[in-house]
Amino acid sequence: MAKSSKSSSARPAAPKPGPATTTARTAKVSAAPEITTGVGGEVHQTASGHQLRLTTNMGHVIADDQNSLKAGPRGPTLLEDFILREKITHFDHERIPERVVHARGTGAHGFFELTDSLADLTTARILGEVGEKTEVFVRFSTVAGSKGSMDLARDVRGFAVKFYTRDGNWDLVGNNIPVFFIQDPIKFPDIIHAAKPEPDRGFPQAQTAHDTFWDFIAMTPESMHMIMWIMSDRTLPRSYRMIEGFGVHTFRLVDAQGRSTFVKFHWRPKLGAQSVLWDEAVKINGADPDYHRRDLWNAIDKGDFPEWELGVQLFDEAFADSFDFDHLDSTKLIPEELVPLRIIGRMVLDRNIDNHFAETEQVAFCTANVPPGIDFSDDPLLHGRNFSYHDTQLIRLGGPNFHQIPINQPKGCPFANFQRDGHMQMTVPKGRVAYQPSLLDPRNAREDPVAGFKSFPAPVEGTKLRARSETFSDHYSQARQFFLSQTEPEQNHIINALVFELSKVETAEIRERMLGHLSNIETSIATRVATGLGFAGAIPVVDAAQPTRRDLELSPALSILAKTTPSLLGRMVGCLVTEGSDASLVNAVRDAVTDAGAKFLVVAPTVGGVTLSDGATQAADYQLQGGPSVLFDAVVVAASEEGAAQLLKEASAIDFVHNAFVHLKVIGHSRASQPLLDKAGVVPDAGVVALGKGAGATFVKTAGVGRLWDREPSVRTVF
Ligand code: HDD
Repeated sequence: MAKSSKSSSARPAAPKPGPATTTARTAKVSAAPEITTGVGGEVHQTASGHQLRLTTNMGHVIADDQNSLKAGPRGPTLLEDFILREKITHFDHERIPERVVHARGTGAHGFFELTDSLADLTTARILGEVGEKTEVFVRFSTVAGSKGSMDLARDVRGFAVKFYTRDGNWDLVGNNIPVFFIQDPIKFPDIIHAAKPEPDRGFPQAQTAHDTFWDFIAMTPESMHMIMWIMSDRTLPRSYRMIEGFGVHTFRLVDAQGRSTFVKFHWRPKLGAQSVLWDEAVKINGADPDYHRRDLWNAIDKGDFPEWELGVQLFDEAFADSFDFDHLDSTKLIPEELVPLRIIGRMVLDRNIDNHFAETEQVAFCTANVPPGIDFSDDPLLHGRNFSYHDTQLIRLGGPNFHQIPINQPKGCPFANFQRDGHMQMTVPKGRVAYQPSLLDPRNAREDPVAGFKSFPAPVEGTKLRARSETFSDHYSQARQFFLSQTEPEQNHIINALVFELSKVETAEIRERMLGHLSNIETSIATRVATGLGFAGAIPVVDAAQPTRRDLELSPALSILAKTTPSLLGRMVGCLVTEGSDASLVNAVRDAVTDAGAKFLVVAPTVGGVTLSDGATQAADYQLQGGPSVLFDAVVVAASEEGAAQLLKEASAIDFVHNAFVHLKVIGHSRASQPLLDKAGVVPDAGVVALGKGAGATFVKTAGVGRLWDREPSVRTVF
């Protein structure tokens, strides 16, 4: 017989599954809890303290949030249950479209402070008043991957800054690379479709190493400069705290007299730019796909606030006219050796978000958001972007009122106009007049011809046509300049990245055409990549019609390594310990590493930690299998004799040491750990240091230098 609700009601009352509702409402609260949510629930006095009442969205206090309303304990669920319906309906609608590019991002709050005034060049107060602090929100992102993709994809990083200035929001929507793939926005959907998962199969995710991407590139000579950058270590950052940022386009600064100066914006990280190796990136993605967002969150949480300098390159029409390249072409940069950076301010990220969706997901950037005193150049890509960003928010955030979402509202100044209605109007505009001019409401918002935004009156004339300027046509000279300005290890990485990516391309014709482009950049790049691909044929000639490539002055500022100042500041040191590890060694290294401004993190066979040689308990930050050496910048292997013997049977311990070695990291070790080092294939060199007396100072001195680049040719093939 089917169990009817009637028959079940004859049984003893069934216990309610899950915690009783009342538990949540009367939970013992030791002190008045901080009521931080945005829900409008009432605070209710209980015997043990204050408790926020759980309510529906309409404010009805909920008595039972564990059980839906049924006809009898086993009976059908009743449609009447408005509490269930509201909760499920809201859940069903929780997702919004992810960004078509830059879907995976992480955000943080902070401030910008001007240190050098540009008041003589611009009316924008944020760039004129020294000492002025302006609230900012920054969103870092990868480009190609979906929201759930891994952080260490080989990809450009977005570096979007929203300044809540007193003159309105200013969005500097940049990348960690100063040039772009294309010159005309009409190509943007094509390059993105080519890079994204192939539409018939839906993969690969967050990767450019596939046929469609390289097919598009092989047919697009204007992308060659960007290709050199994206195949470089720039696309494998060690941390968001360690990336440079670039506004890419030429913008204008406009002064009170209406005079204009061209400007390019650059962010410089205080910790220096740093990258990881490709093999390391692949392994970090497995060990911690959230490596970058966790790193940023943890640093801010612990008070290690990341900081960047804002630099500007300023130039006038005369320089623009004399420059070999068109300053309106986003595939070109102006070398710092030609127009040096002037540092004008600093940005500090000092507050983590409260809610990922409300802030990082809903933040809406647009290159067109500029305060009076900043204006656009005629870079066609910028003009396309000025349209695209606002447009995309309409579908992503659901309508024209997305500027009312708290993260998008101007905070530095009020806003007032007669735009009305639309989906999700959150304000209640008052009065009968929703227009101007008006005699009925003369005190309402009106234009201000003095303080208001005025476009720079650039003279414009021309025949209407679809064409690309001749001044945009040299696609190889700056690509060559970039490659030749890199240090040897950096050049090797570009070659190996090209070999890796093109080896994933199944169509031989695409691979070969790419060799032709590489040869136009620099012959040795093409021959080295051809060797790596095992290609013995003749390298095809492509785009012979292009203007002859030129040899430009090298620009050391384009290299990360050439600018690196060795330091442990902001880095992470992982120390592998076992039962009986030498307490004096561990403590000495911890103290020295911490004094040097790095984090000292302990990896142990169990997360419960170990007992050191002096009997003290050493807590662990990571269990060995969850704390591989790829997570750290340098490592210490501090095993005791017995511990080392046990770790010889532990694959993750051998990997820990082996990977630290092949990722060119400094390895400090106890003498007792030597058998583990031997088993892991560690060959003694300047970066492998036995730690004894003065362990802390020895380790910090060696690790402060960074990676052992000389080791690289002995651990992997450099084509
Ligand atoms: Fe873009 C997002 C950076 C060219 C169209 N872009 C987006 C973001 C960054 C950039 C950092 C993420 C913003 C965020 O965190 O919300 N984009 C760039 C740079 C470019 C560039 C530095 C070249 C100099 N973008 C570009 C072009 C177009 C777009 C040429 C279209 C014509 N970009 C978009 C977009 C996105 C976007 C589709 C997706 C989500 C969004 O705007 O808000 O509109």
